[in-house]
Amino acid sequence: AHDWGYGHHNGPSTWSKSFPIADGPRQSPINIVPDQAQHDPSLKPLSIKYDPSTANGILNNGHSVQVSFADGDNSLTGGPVQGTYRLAQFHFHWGSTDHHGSEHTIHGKPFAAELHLVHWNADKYANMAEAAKNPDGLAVVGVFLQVGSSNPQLQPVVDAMADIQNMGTQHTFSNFNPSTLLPNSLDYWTYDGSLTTPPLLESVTWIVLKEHISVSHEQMAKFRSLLFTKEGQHPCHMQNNFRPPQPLKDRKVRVYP
Ligand code: BO1
Ligand code: ZN
Repeated sequence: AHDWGYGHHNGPSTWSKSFPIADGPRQSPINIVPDQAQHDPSLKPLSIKYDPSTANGILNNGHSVQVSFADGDNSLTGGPVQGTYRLAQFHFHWGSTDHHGSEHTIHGKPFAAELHLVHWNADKYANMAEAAKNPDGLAVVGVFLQVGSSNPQLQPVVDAMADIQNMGTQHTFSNFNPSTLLPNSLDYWTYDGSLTTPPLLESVTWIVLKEHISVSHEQMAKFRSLLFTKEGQHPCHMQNNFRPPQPLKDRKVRVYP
């Protein structure tokens, strides 16, 4: 089959052929223009509480590196959302050099990578797949990674990459608290958007943190050592696995505080 990816023949500019919602009204990512974001007094501080014992594996899914979580006490509340959203997984998008790789951009400026913590609305829906079909189904927290000093909190993820080089490989990954990856401040921009990969469903309340975290050049090199390809295939390094910014259309970006 002709599966989607990030190459010339299956990359973001081709996704609309199989996923027409790619040209829909609330696609992600976007370029965020801070001066144009609206302060909204109804926005609340973001509250996040994760249980490290629910981390249950790390996977090379052929598009990214993903750490998954069992159902448990992993909650996102407050911010722009109503009710409780539960963490399902986190993953990253990155570039081939330190100068690009994030999906969202700020004032047109990309970062080296972007962390996505993916949550689903456990008050209203039975599981992630059901939630992803609904406009209030998902809440994804985006965190920018900027190349500078080494990030010790990220090192368990980076070290696990040695065990999941090929597409479709996974490894145990336990007792990890993803809140250690968050910056000091949880101040954010928020807007209504979509999954940034097929099926590009328009079900995501995006919460993009203003403060970035650091990553060293050496840590980024290990992300780029992962492979898009399966064992035995001609190796193709996993890099530039980001979708570029999409039209804002009839949307507003709000800012907290
Ligand atoms: S992202 O955070 O917007 N980059 C993003 C993109 C795709 C998914 C999650 C977050 N993917 C998928 C999951 C599936 C799930 C599906 C819903 O969303 O990998 O397992 O069922 O259709
Ligand atoms: Zn993502």
